[in-house]
Amino acid sequence: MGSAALRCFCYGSLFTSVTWTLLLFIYFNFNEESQGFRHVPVKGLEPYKPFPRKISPGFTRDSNKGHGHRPLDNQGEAKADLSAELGMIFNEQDENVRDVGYQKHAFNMLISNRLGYHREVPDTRDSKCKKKTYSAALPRASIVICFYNEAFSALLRTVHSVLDRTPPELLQEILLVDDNSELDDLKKDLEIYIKENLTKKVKLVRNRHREGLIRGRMIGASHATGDVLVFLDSHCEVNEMWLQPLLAPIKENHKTVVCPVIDIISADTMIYSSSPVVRGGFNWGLHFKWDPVPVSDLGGPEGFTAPFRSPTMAGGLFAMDREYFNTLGKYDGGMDIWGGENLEISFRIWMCGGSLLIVPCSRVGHIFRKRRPYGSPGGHDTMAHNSLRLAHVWMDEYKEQYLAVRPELRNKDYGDISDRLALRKRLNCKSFKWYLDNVYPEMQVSGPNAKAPPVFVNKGMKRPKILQRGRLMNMQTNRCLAAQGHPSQKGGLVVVKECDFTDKEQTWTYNEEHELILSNLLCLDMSETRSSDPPRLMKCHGSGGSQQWVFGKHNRLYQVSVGQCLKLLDVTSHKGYVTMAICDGSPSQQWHLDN
Ligand code: UD2
Ligand code: MN
Repeated sequence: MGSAALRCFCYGSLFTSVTWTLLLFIYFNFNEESQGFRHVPVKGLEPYKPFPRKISPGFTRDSNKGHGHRPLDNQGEAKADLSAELGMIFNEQDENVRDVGYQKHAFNMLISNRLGYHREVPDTRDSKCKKKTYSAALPRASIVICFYNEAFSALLRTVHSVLDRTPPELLQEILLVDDNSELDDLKKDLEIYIKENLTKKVKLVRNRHREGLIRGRMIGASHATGDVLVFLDSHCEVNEMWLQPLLAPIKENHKTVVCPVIDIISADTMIYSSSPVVRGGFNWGLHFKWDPVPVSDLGGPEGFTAPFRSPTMAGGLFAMDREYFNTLGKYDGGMDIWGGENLEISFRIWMCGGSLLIVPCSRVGHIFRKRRPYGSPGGHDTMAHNSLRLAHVWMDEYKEQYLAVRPELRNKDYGDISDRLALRKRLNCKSFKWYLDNVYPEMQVSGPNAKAPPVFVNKGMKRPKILQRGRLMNMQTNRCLAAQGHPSQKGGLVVVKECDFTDKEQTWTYNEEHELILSNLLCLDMSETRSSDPPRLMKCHGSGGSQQWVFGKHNRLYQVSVGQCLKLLDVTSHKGYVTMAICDGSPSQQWHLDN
């Protein structure tokens, strides 16, 4: 029973996270206006813009000695390489930081640590946004950041980005809510860091039990004293002038709730890149999704820079008048750990007299991960529990749409919802039908059985430009890298074989995305694995990271997300196995792509 529930939760988590990533990814690839992955500056070939040398912490080959999380001193022989190869592994300790980081946080903690707590990020705002001015008399914000087992460096970068890019007169406080984390450095070390390095405006609240992000945020909000609450995830970086555009519409109407555009920080490379302007929707499985913004909502003299209506919010990043948060019923305290609260508050805002807007001139980066690295106590599927609650409180007869997608949940217990039903009555909220008709009319065309119309118009997918094509030769043996089995076999290994210049199956293509594609079929890939695992052939995903390879000095072939170089394992063995290893310029690590 328990293990089935755990499995269910894990699959659920995986599904949601993957859906998130996929949706964003699809949008980038199919939207002409997107400035997404295909435009992200890539390490290696060109100067690495997002991390200007002057603010990048330097590191030495003993980079992680002492406190693994502190920004490193600005010294060291590897400095010249830093901007190009920030993820490079120099020793076992680096390898450990990277592997443990992926396991505990599902992102590259080695790069996160090396970035330190301050960095510049590209200003992703539209040029019209940069010309806008805001009244000096704006409400003051309390920033609430709830975290559970967050990487120290990611948490501190979130906090410092707020301190660095927020006018002090608008910042009432930053409330860090520790949701009973287990990681050692989030205990005493964090307290010491706050005490010694941060302003008194940064306050730490500790939950004595794991509450989950929903009750965690309510606890944070109960300590807040500012006019407006701003919620952020614990792995964000706010951009230039992020707060003023959020506060202005709230000042105008305290029932307006606003979200910034969520830019993308790559989990593999920590590269910050711009997101397309999209709005929030959902499907009948009660999963959040991104939708294009109807053109009618983007008109007006301000064009693409004016706040526009969004049927739902993604959940993590939004600002709301504090009094209004309280009178509107905070969150549903019966919801656990993760999931569903974003749709619940979105429906509640619209149905009970407020409005939810996305503000294109406010940009905040968020690390998007491929999976959620934590579970829930007891392994419960909290997304299902929370969704059932919200369906029964807010969706009237439309809850049947959800139950049609998830019939196994029909008789599942979801706890007591009488308080929430009373709240709905007290606030005199409108029906879910009203919400669908007036806020999300697009939803009605796609019932559970109807085929959803394609949301994104494919205006011709841009294929990355090919830079080079040829055989990938190991220079020590003059033998060539090829598939161990057939090059179309997903998950297959690559090995070094005798070169055959007539064999198309030994042809590699190297493109501007820094992908290495064998025989025009699959990409050389180091998915979120331990850095000592060998690379495999996988479907090309186009989002960099695990499929990004850079030819560097000494003919090395460097893998960006692993921070290591491709190496022929045993020169004398005819098996020709390859592996990833610390880059040392040795002959077994030298590769040449010839035409
Ligand atoms: C998205 C939202 C997230 C939340 C979630 C649905 C964004 C960018 N993120 O998922 O904020 O709305 O959808 O519930 O819109 N945390 C705790 N205690 C826990 C679990 C998590 O404090 O038991 C913290 C966690 O450290 C993080 C935040 O809650 O700061 C959100 O968790 P997440 O980053 O795993 O959620 P995400 O971004 O996948
Ligand atoms: Mn998050």
